[in-house]
Amino acid sequence: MPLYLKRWMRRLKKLINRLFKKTIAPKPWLPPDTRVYCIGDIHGRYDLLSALIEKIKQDAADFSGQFVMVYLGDFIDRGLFSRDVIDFILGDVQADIDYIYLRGNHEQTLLDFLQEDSVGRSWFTYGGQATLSSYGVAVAKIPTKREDFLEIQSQLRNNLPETHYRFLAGTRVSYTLGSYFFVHAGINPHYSLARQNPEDMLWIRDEFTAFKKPFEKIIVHGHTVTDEPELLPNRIGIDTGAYATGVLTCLVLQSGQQRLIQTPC
Ligand SMILES: [Mn+2]
Repeated sequence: MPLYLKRWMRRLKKLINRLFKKTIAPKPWLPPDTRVYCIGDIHGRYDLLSALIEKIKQDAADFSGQFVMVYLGDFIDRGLFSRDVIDFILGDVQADIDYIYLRGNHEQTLLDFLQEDSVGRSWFTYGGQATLSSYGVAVAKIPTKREDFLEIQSQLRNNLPETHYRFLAGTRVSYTLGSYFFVHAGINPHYSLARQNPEDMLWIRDEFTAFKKPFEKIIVHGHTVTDEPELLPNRIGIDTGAYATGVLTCLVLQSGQQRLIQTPC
């Protein structure tokens, strides 16, 4: 085939790809000499988190490169030890490790509730009571009156240590490394990664998980509970429902490899 024809064929192919927004599945990769430990939804299970970190430390002993610890969010609610989880994380810091703390919808709800008492109504339907009680805000029964929510809000404002508030407020919505994009819930499949909004990244479920085509990056997420971690070509879901199942999952990434570390209860 003459050269000019080959060139035209290439251009035509590019144009077609762009017109149909065809994304090529990214190959898994990380920067050289880097290992990521990525932990799923903890939901107040301090017991499982401390056991998992113990396992991670043993696992990490054979590697001397750069470590990155990514937490996928939903540290709090449902389980009884939200406060202990955050205390533990604040204390478990090594100077030579990069820590990335992502925000889950539960952290967002607590932060919203501190500003706006009406958020309390929905927060109580998905486990907020456990977090309140771990911070010494006892709630005998689910309140119905606004003044009760205001009282709870003011008690939480008083009881939440400044360090915990700064930790929660300092969580970020997403993180990118190599061919991976880390986020609590997922992404909206109809928008590029650059045009995602926080609401989707904290809350999205079926619309994201049902999408089978490749994304620009491999999306690593929690939020949607599955019996087994899902290691798919376009996304990796590691919320194994620790609160109820006792299984807390950590995804380990290094160059092109993916493996798991889990805690039994
Ligand atoms: Mn969630």
